[in-house]
This record gives sequence, structure tokens and C-alpha cells, in this order.
Amino acid sequence: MVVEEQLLKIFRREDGFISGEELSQSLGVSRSAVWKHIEKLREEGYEIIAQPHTGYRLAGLPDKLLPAELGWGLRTKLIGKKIYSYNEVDSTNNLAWQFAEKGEPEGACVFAESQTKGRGRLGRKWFSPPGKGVYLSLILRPDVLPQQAPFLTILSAVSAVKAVRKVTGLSTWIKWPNDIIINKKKAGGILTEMSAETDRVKFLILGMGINVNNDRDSLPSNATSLKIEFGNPVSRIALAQEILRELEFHYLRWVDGKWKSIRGEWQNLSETLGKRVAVVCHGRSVEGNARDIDEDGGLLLRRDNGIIEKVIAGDVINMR
Ligand code: BT5
Repeated sequence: MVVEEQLLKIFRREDGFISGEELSQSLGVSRSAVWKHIEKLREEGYEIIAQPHTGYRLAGLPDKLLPAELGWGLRTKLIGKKIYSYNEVDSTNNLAWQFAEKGEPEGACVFAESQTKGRGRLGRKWFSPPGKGVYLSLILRPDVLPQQAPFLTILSAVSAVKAVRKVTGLSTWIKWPNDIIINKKKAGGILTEMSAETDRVKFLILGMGINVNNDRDSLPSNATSLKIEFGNPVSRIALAQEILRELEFHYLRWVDGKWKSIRGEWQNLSETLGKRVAVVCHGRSVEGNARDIDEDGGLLLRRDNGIIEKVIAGDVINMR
């Protein structure tokens, strides 16, 4: 463990002033080294008070998605066991993809404060201003068939909605397949990408973006943020941790073959189910009543001629 992480652990355990002498003994470094590590933590945004003859005290945490903050009290077995955080990246999905190709194990997660080329589906842009949202990408290596991969988007949407509800109490919904909706506006989105052979998934990258503390002027029209809806800023750390916990719970159930129980939750959280919709995909539009989802995460539409048609991707337009 790096010395800064050890220092944070001690500060959190003691919850008061600790002398430089005690710190230097616990860490096994000189007192001037202690001071240097404290300076490093301050540079990261930790507020540390130094009082002559008394010592140091942790007085404030940075509003940043740092591994030490995200990992503190997380208590997951798999998801987020390894966390990478960056100030700025092109896209967390790109970086996670590169890590996965180099053999990074399942459960590793990449966070960024901002993205210069945040992506949605079909190369669309994902607006990712610094310090406002949660932008994360997770490396997963499930033993499923490539055509089942879209179900990861379903379970991730369930996880995100449950996490937002837990942390804010806001009435939050899923628009099939990947939108997180509050008050009919988009507060988040999911982008699942896959590296696969014909009959084998090599890895999946689960990308998720949630607008947390954006004000109206820092969002596209028809988008919203948790702060706008909640009325107060929301802790990005608390939200990100809850997302990781929910993802672990649902992902482990999925790989255990229990997709039906996740479908049950999706049905309760979906704003698409039971509606008359048109799903537009590559210029083709299919209209019908949204009846259910299946094992592959596909949407089952009942056409006017009574036939059930399965759509596997697309944008949903609510017809009434
Ligand atoms: C999505 O695509 O909703 C998937 C978004 C995934 C973003 C995450 S952030 C971490 C990871 N790294 C990445 O590079 N991406 C993932 P889609 O359903 O295609 O929606 C894209 C559309 O949403 C855009 O065309 C805009 O209309 C709208 N949009 C863009 N930025 C938005 C934002 N911040 N909030 C709400 N809507 C937005």
C-alpha cells in the first residue's frame, strides 16, 4: 500500500490530532517524510490541519473520485477491487479496453473527472464536463455467448437506477435499453462494448455516465442531473460506491444464470414496458406495444398484427 493510503487509514481510525512522531513510527518513515506525504495528500485536495506541538488532523476530503475514497468502506468482492482514477481521459471506455487487452482482470474499473471524447452509442457524443458527473468503465469477462452481452446493459441500468434511488430517493426509471430517466429527462446512459469471437466473449466494457452535480447550463437540452432534480448537490463518491455495489449484486446473479430475477426488477423500474413505442434502428422503425425483455436483453414488441417481434438495439420513441 502506498504511504498516502496508509496515512489516510490512520487519520480515519484516529479521528483527531495525531503527532508527527506517532505518524512517523506507525509508517516507519522519518518525520520530514511524513510531512512530504501530507503535502502530497493536500495537493490531491485533502484538507489536513497542522497544529504546532499537537500534530495533524484530517479536516476535509476532496470532491474527487479517487481510488482511496471510492474504495473506503466499499466492501465488494469483485467489482471495483482495482480502481484507476484520472483527471482527464479521452474516454474511460477506450482506456478500459486497452487495459482489458493487456490482461487486466475482471472487476477493474476506470473513473475520470472529465472526458474529452466521451461516447454514446453509434459514435454519438457524451457530454462529460469536469467534476460534475460520474464517468466509469468496468472490465468484465463473463462466460456468456456474444448475443447475450446486451443483457449487461439491462442489469447495469437496473443497478444505476437502484443506486440513484437509494442515494437521492428520486423517482428514477429505465428507458430501454440504456437511458436513465428522471422526470422524462435523461440523467445518465450506458454503453456496453464487446470484444468477442464468434461463440465466445473475450471481454465486455461496461461504460456508464451519470449527470450528478451539473447545473442546467452545463447540460444538453432534454437532459437533467441529480442536483437539478434533488435540489442540492449529491455526493459523487456515495453514488459511485452504491453503483459498484449494485453492479456486483446483479452481475453475480447474471453469471449465475438468474437473469429472470433481474428481468423482474427491470419490469418494475422500466418506463418503456406496457407502452406503445417505435424503436428506430439503422433507419428502420418497428412499432408496437412493449411487452417484455428476453434473456438477450432484446425488447419484445407486440405488433398490430399480433406477432411478437424482438428488437435487439435502437432508440425508443414513446408514441403516446
Ligand atoms: C448513451 O448513448 O447514453 C451512452 C452514454 C455512455 C457514457 C459513458 S461515460 C463513461 C463511458 N465512457 C464513454 O466514452 N462513454 C461511457 P446514447 O443512448 O447513444 O445517447 C447519446 C445521446 O445522449 C447524445 O446523442 C445526446 O443527445 C445525449 N447526451 C449527450 N451527453 C449527455 C449527457 N451528459 N446527459 C444527457 N444526455 C446526453
